[in-house]
Amino acid sequence: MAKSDRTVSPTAKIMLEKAAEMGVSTAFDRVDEMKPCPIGSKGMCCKNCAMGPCRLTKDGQVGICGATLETVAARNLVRSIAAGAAAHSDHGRDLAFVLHGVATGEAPGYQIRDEFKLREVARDLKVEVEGRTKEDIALDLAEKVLAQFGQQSGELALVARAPKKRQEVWHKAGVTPRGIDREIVEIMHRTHIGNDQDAEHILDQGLRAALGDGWGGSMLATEVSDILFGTPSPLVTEISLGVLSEDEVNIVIHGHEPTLSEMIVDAVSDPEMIEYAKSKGAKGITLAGMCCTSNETLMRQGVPSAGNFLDQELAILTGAVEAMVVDIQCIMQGLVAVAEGFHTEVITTSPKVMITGATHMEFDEHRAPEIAREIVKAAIDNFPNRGPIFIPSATEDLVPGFSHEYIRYALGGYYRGSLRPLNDAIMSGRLRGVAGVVGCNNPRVTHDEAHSRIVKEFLKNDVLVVQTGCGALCNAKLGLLLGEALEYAGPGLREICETVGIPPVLHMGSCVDNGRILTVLAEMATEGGLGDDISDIPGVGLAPEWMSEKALSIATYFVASGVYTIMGVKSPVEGSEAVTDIIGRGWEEKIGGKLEFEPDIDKTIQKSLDHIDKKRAALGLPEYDPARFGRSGDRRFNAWLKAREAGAEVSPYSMAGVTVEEA
Ligand code: XCC
Repeated sequence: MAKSDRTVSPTAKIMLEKAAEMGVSTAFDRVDEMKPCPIGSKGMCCKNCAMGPCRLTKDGQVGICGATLETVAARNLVRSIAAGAAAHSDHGRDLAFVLHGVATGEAPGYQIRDEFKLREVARDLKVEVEGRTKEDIALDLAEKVLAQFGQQSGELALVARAPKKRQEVWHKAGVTPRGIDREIVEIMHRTHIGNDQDAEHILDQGLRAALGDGWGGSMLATEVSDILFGTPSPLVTEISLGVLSEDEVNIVIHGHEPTLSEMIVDAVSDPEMIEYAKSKGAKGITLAGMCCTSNETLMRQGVPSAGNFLDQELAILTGAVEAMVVDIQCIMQGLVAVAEGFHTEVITTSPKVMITGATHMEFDEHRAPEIAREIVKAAIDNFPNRGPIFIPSATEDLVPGFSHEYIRYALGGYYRGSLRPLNDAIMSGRLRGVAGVVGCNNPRVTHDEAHSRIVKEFLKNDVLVVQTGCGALCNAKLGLLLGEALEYAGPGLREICETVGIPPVLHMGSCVDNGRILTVLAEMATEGGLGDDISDIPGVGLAPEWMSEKALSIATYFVASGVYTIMGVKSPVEGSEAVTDIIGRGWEEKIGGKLEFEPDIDKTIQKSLDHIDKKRAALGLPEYDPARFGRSGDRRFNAWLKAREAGAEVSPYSMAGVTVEEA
């Protein structure tokens, strides 16, 4: 297979050919050299104590302590969920520290950009807002948010945002999260040698810790980000490796937290910095995002995106990146090795992340603007060291920034902002259902293929798609996050999107922002007409190219919230039929959502549509009929456009001589 067949992304294809030509090894090569361990990859290896590692190769075999295969597989899965929940939630904690610093005046450079949201979230966390300054509210709110992490009993505050019925399901199952950190720690405790040895009971704690992430740490991270940096609304920007500039200093910001990247956005537009870049022979400074840092800065500042997870090494291969500035999560250690062949400086910035061979310029929110300028200056100083460059020229436009607040506004305006039109569209059958297609890239499967094929098929079937993370960036690169993507949409979906003026694929942010999708689902469930719980909604959640433990936490909190969730690539618990059954059939009975791993793209699409139809039937909604809608205005307009193209001088309102059939 040619290396370029490993991706469907046009610029990645070009860069993979280039990598082969230059003999540079990337994740696309290393994946061939590293076969997955056949035992560990199926969840059958226990290394939780020094009597092992015990490799259980068949059902019935037990470890030295007597642990069964199902216990081992369940323990492995929940430990991954704990790591994913910890990563997301710790991100939320750091944002709360910045909010605290803003309130006390110790975080210069930051401000409260969305005071409305500050007040709204403060009310949700029972902070007094009437007659108080925003700083006073922010101080109490930051303290309340931080307390959510260490809370020992009771329930997390934002659990109250879930539909009543959902909360009851959680109470009954005993999985309502008490404190964000507590649930993660309890997983580590329960899975230590000699503790919880009942697979279902172990997995229950996975549900609880994941809920602490989805309705706790992650949701709080989103809320605090919006307060500090602004609640996103749609704007136009561009994506792909082609956004890098031939004659300007290129800085790529990669990772997850918006705290540093927002400061770098300010620093690169400082006239002094631009002058400094010119003094080094550059025409200016280009900033581009990567992975979820990109999602954060795309939707708030319109910073162009260089791409998603598997594009990170390819960006350095252009030879045009002066600095790749990274913070936390999804940063490949391979970046440093690739950068050795070029002038690119890999700069680590988080106190939590150092990479051997990279330059460390530690970020501190107390002097953020200063550090951001130092980093930008280091990148500029590196410009004269540039060697030959090769930037693939293609770029694509996209419209990111559909926060749940904006979606509500788009559907109802100022006067009647609500999700009512969305529910109505599903009830009438114009929309067959909704799908959240999120998550990573994984070089074990063709880069960006599953994300794009699945989403196009959903559009054709009148399923409205929301996306976050690297999945969103994938389809942005392929032009699906635009009104023009309506050419892929079925007639009902097209009617809705044209009426409201939205693209058929809505970008809802970074992976920590999946809580925005939960909020939309909760509102749909309480708006009326689609049952009274998230599990009643004709919808699915997918992560078809997942690789990170965060994706497992996200999938689990979607399932725990009542969503049928399908992950691609492979199952990490494939070795245990019992665990596969618990997270599928068992969780569906207990909690209303189920988790499946399905590597086959066509089967994933079919299972999703079948599930949506099943939920429609359960609600008593009309059976989905693809031919029922789409005979309204747009056909006439299309006919007019075609007639005009053919040279006819007709108005769309007097289409004499042009029939719809001709169009
Ligand atoms: Fe990482 Fe968030 Fe996955 Fe992309 S999608 S590879 S986790 S950057 Ni969240």
